[in-house]
Amino acid sequence: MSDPRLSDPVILIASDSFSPDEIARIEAVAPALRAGTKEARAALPVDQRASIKAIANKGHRAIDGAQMDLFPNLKLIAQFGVGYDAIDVAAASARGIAVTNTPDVLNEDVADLAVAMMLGWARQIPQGDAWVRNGTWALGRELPLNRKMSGAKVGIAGMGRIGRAIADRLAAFNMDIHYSSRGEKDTPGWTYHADVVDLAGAVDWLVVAVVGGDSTRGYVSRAAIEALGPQGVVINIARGTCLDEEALIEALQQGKIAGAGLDVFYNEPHVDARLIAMDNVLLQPHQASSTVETRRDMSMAQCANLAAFFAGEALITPVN
Ligand code: 8YV
Repeated sequence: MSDPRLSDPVILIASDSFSPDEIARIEAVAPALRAGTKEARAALPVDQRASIKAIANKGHRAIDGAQMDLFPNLKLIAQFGVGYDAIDVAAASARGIAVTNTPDVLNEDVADLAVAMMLGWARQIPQGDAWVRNGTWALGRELPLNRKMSGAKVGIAGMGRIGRAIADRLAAFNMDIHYSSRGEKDTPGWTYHADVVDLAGAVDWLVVAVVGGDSTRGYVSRAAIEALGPQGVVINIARGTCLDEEALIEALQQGKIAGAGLDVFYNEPHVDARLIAMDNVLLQPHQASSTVETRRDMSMAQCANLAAFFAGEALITPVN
């Protein structure tokens, strides 16, 4: 193997979904090469793979131990995103590879989209827009009456940083706030439920804001969905895996609950055709953090971790 040169790529850009600005920011940290699929990575020459010390990742394709083993000198996987469920963190730790994420900077935008989906569903904003555009209103027909959101009972499943940002916003809508979490939190009088089925039974709106990954797979269970009842609406801005999507679809089809607002799904970007067919479901393309400002801040947070690593300094937002 030839000696490494200063210009040899030391960062692998492991996703095709980075924007040109995001790539430029990574390349400003250290020389980088792009291989957005596992096939492209496996096809890299052995020398090039040996020069890689850090992976800059984005998106939700799995990075498992076998992927890590392609890069014998890999020491860091820097994820663009708060969620790191796509990365096998246990496999990384076992290999002495650090993992970082980009928490906090996206809390406000994710919370904003959760509230927007609630209002969009309750006030029929997509339907109202279509009503105007397709001329139904001009024919003299009134949009069917909406449902009031302010003052209703809401359950937040997961009172972490994003759950808290959602609850703070909903408090301004005079909503009666209930939540579940690993433990009771210091809140301004909100009601804690240790069990998500109890939480769902106490409210009409259920917002899913738990962390993704194995620990929360199916957390919002069939029993929790059914406990919501016929007025119940489920909002999910977490991960598709955090709720039982099959049970949700069946409950919607059978009128056991009233509706759903979903930004995340089991098989993104391919959304179950049964969800697409239902007009009491508001759908979004996993875009809760997708504002210009927040995506810039997430990119900067990812690159700050990469820069700290190459400077030999402590990582800023380590996961393991
Ligand atoms: C992004 C996300 O979709 O932060 C997360 O965990 O799911 C989102 O903000 C993702 O990071 C970029 O694909």
